[in-house]
Amino acid sequence: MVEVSARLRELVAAGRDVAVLTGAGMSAESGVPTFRGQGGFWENESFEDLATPQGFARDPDKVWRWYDARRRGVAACAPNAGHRALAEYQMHHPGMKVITQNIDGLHQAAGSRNVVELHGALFRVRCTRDGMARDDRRVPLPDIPPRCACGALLRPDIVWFGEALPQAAVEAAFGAARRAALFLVIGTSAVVYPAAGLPAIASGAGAWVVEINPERTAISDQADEVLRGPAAVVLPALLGAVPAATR
Ligand code: BV8
Repeated sequence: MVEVSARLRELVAAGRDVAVLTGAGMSAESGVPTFRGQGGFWENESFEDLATPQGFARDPDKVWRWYDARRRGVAACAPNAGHRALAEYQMHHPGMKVITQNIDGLHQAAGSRNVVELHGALFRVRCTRDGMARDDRRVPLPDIPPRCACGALLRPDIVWFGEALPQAAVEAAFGAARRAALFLVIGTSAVVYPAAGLPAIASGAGAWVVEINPERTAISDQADEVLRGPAAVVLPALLGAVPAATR
């Protein structure tokens, strides 16, 4: 059973101004690899080669082979009980905001609405000539690197290191953090900015900040409360605590 403070229980039951920030750990129990830690992507790959515009310019074929493999991997994954708990809670509290660094689309697949994708989407591509983005769920990709009908290279519609985040997503995320009464930080090592700055913004605006993660992270000491456990176990226990009356 997850031990939570009376304050956290009250805030969950009230359901007003709740926002969550999720990272790769949110999808770990769906079988999607994380970036850092045991078996993480950055253990064997260099992010400079694979997740920067320079790496893409140097070798688009190598970058697309990595993303095509991730697309194939994610296409075989399903949302876990943590994704579902967030989606069900949002059904009862429509103002709840889901902000994610993840690009796997599993929050949306679980039914979460208006998800703020800070780092883009794995199944969306963008023409490198005119910047037009479109959904592309082809698994596997027929050609690597894939090209637009205009002949230009397509790139993943994803935010790489050194690239600005989508302005609308940043505004939505920072606005939600400033308004939050309860801010859950789930499954992120909190080392990548500007996303990792959100918990401090929420805390500065008076939110009760709760970390849900089996490990300590860069923001553990900033959190008001830490629930040391996996998202797929902690979230159903925490959010399922919503009194039957609001179901
Ligand atoms: C920007 C691509 C400015 C998408 C990603 C020098 C040069 C350039 C920039 C910088 C620089 N120094 C610093 C920066 C800023 C840089 C940055 O923060 N670097 C860090 C590494 C120091 N940030 C940027 O470059 C950003 N852009 O600043 O632009 C700018 C402004 C205007 C104009 C131009 C430029 C862009 C950041 C986005 C980069 N893209 N990925 C993709 O391929 O996925 S980042 C990558 O890391 C992913 O997006 C991922 O989401 C993100 C964070 O990782 P996490 O999600 O936290 O995952 P991680 O594996 O680290 O941790 C998993 C956690 O889960 C762990 O804590 C684990 O314990 C936990 N866990 C495990 N199992 C479970 C669990 N938790 C719960 N339940 C479980 N079962």
